[in-house]
Amino acid sequence: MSTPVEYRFSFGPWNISEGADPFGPDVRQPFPHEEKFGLYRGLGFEGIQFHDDDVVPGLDDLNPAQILKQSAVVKTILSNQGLTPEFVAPRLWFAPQTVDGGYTSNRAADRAYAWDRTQKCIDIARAVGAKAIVLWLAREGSYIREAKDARLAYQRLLDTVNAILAYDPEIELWIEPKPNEPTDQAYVPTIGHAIALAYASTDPTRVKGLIETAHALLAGLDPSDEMAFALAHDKLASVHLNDQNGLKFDQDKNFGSANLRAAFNQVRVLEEAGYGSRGEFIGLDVKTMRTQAGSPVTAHLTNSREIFLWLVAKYRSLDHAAVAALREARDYEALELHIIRHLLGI
Ligand code: GLO
Ligand code: MG
Repeated sequence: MSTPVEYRFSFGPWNISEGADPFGPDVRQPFPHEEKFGLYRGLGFEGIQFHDDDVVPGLDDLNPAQILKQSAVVKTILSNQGLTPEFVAPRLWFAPQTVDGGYTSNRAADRAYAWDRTQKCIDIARAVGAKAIVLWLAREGSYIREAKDARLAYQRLLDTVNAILAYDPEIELWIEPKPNEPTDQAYVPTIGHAIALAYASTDPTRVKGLIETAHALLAGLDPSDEMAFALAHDKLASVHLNDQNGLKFDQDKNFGSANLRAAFNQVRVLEEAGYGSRGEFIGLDVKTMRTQAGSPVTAHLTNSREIFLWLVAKYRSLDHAAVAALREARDYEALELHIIRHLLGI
């Protein structure tokens, strides 16, 4: 047996949120961004995930020198706090130029904006010392199928992947698939789509995936199988663990809170593959409940981390020989009961 992985955890500042939902006013005051950096270590997290404008607010209006200056300020804060920047993601879903997507927009000017913003994001990633950018392709899709030439859109996405690889000889590109929201249908809905893009690219070794539990569930797929697929291709660069109660809006519930057994299976698949042994983070993408009082609200992050670690302990204390024997005997009824008993601690 290899040495058990000691997990490292990460999250993005957007997970400490302002208490907004579309059906009422904000229920919490915004928590100052810079003060979030000081919370991480105390909560048990050492990795920080960024949007480009989390590092450099208002970057659309700044020149390259200003962008590098602000990135250097953040880099110093990170090193003072003992934090590792895991990735930087271009926020391509807020600006007016991205209402119809960035890379796949029908307008050339919007596509140019998206590419300009992506280059800035890569520059920021380099400047803060992150080895990867993440593409969550929020609006790369369509609201109605006739709106876009989907085949052309797929070519444009591949061209973008290749342009990123050419722009920077070292940066990694991790694609975070999601099937819908904010679009009706997204062009990269599953990890299979992301990995196909990786293999079709000019440097497959630098194109990987980030799998979010809720996104897989929204695609009607099992998150642990999605993770296993990426792991089988050695392309699972990061995860966004959370949970989702059925097919509805992207809920970002606490890990394991809706389906404990599915959460256990994600942990099992990660453990079996030795995920984390090369420094990969356990990323959490969770939101607190609207009803939660206090400021800042962080219990959803520490609770999700704790649930993950409890499930790791559950996996490690499983009778692996018994599981192997039941698999061999193909007695899946007995195997299921064995797993449920173990999870219930009976
Ligand atoms: C939304 C996504 C989003 C991304 C983040 C990093 O559904 O999960 O939170 O993870 O923007 O790219
Ligand atoms: Mg996510």
